[in-house]
Amino acid sequence: MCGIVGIVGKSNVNQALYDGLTVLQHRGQDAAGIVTSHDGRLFLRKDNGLVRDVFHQRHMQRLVGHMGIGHVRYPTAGSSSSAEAQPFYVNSPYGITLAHNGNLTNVEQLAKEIYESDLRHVNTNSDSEVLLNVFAHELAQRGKLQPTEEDVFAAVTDVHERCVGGYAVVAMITGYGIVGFRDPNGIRPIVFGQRHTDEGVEYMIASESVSLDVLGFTLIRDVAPGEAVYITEDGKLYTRQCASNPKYAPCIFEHVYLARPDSIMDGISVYKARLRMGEKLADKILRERPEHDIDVVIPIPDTSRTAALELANHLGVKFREGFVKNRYIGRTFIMPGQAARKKSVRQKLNAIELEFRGKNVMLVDDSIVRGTTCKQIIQMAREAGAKNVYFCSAAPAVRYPNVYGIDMPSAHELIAHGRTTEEVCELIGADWLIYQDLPDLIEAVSGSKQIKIDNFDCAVFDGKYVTGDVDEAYLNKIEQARNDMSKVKSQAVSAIIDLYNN
Ligand code: PIN
Repeated sequence: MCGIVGIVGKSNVNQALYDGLTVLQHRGQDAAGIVTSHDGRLFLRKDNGLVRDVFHQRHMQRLVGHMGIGHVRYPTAGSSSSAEAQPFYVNSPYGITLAHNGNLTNVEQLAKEIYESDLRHVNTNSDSEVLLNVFAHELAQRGKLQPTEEDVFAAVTDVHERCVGGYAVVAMITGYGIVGFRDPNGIRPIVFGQRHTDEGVEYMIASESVSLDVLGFTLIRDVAPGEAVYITEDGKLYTRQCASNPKYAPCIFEHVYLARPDSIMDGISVYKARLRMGEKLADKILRERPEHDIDVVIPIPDTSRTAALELANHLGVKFREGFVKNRYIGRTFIMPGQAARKKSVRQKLNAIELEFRGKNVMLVDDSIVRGTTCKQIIQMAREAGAKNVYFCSAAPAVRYPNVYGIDMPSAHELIAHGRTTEEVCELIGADWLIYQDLPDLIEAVSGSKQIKIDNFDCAVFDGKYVTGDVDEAYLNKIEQARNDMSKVKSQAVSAIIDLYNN
């Protein structure tokens, strides 16, 4: 998962891009980058780290220009070097930079085509660089010295024909404008909005509406699946449907956990969707155990708070903050003679004992993925004196990997993969485990509003991949790639430890 922004403004956009990215920081903390364009020149700064650590005064001063794009990265399988920080750049045609959120499922095939037929060089393992080269190649095919909006839309149409997967993209064509587009299933989110200034209208494209809010932009709407939005450097806005058969199938996991609650995504308030998740869970609890003995509902901060609050309201049970989260987690230093160790949950969360002692507590989390954290949290609740520890997940059991750009473990690392609720309950050490049912989650997210969504991408819950190209062989291949990558990483860590020890 990553965050993207693009702004065509009337004055320097560096600060606005920085602020826009900071609001999207929850979508990726691994790397950040901004590129701006001024007088036909590009200015780029990108590196590993948080937005506040990547950009210093001296970098910001260099990022001049009235238009630019930015990116925050969450590592998807294989990417962690700063060379893979985005935006990416190609010099031909025009000088194009691109930032992408998502994952292409046919990247191997595309990389081969780019090398063998398009005669282009790709310098990293990032599918975003592949996507950029496909777009650049298709735009170059128009053979124009100056691209028009028609040329840009034609290139996006060709990108849709060649690329498969989930992608929300912003690309800047130096000296011409910024284009934002979304895959034909609308899997990953992207919105656009405008702001009026004395000099005229400014436009912004971003992963989430919250990014527009904080900068005083008004949300116009979501970019539709398959659609492209093109804003010229002088501030003209063009939109076009570029896919032949678009479907509305946004990723439902955005509402479960990824997005900020104050975002509106595909016309749905993420906050309201989470409230309704809590309501549905309460109904399920009452169906399963009408005579339940829950004394208190306790959220596991932060995401689950909204659902937990409404769950407690509907059950008529007390809602209490039983865990306090440390907002400032330090780095893990590998000291000589000390094994590399993971930060334990205890360094991040601490229990307020008086909320647990002698009580039947219902802990609420947004989802159970590996099951490792929730197991430790349940243990903490017991040590704080809870009589019974019940656990509920605002999402259904996560049983299948995500292939559209969420950094999700491979199938075998998912605690619910091939397991029943009872088996998971035992493994995490809970006295009772309740998962949200998938139809309830879909209803919670859809709400009462008549939205034009065909079906949500729920692949992590039901194994149905909306692009239709994901089979057992593909999943095995990504699992293998992940294993290889983690071997490389652990070998690197051992090498560092050896270095210290010798
Ligand atoms: C954490 C959100 N959420 C917590 C992410 C833990 C799964 N985990 C998914 C639960 S926060 S585990 O609110 O954004 O801080 O199942 O892998 O143990």
